[in-house]
Amino acid sequence: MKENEISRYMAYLLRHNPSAGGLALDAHGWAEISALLSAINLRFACDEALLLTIVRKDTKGRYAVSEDGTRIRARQGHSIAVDAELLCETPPDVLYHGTAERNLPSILEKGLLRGTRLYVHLSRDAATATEVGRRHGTPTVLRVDAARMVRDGYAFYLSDNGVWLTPHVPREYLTLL
Ligand code: HQG
Repeated sequence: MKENEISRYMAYLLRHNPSAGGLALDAHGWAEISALLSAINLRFACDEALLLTIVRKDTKGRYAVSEDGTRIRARQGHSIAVDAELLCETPPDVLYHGTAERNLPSILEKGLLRGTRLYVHLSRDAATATEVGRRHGTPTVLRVDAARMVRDGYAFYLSDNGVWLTPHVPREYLTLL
C-alpha cells in the first residue's frame, strides 16, 4: 500500500539518511515539512494532507509534528546523531526485548548492543516485544531487569510513543522469557 511505502521512506529519511532526499535535519532531528514533501514527491505523489494522515494513523507513533505545524521528526530509532530530546525516566521494573532466535548466542555473550541505532529498543510488554522480534525471524523475547539496572546507575529514556531506550544492556541483566 502506498501509505506504508511513504511511511517507510519517511523513516529512512528522518532516522537514517536525510541527505538522500536533500534534507537537512536540525540538532533535534527536525525537518521542514515542505522539504520532506519535496523529497517524498521525487518518488510518490503525496500532499501535506496525506502526510499528516500518515503521521496521525501511524500505529507506532513514529513521527511528531512541531506545535506550529511546520516541522516533523522521528520520535526515536535514529542511526544518525540527533538529540531527539528524549525524557530520562525511571522504567518499569521489567522491560522486554524481542529478537530473532539466531541472535541469542551473541546477545547472551555480549548483551544487547545498539548496533547502528543510537539506543537499544525495549518494550513494556512481552507481546509487543514478540512483534518486534518477528521482524527479524523466529521471534524470541528476553526479559530485562530494568530495576537492577537503575539501581546500578544505568539511564533509561522514554519516547512519547512508549518505546524505552538505553545505550546498552549487559548480559547479566538478561534472562530468556
Ligand atoms: C539485535 C521498530 C546479535 C537486536 C521496532 C535486533 C523497534 C543483537 C537487531 C525498533 C545483539 C537490531 C528497533 C547482539 C542486539 N548480537 N544481535 N549482541 N544486540 N541485537 O531493527 O530492537 O518499525 O536495529 O535484538 O518496533 O529490532 O522501525 O532493532 O534484532 O522499536 O518504528 O540486533 O524498530 O520500530 O535490529 O527494533 P533493529 P529492534 P519501527
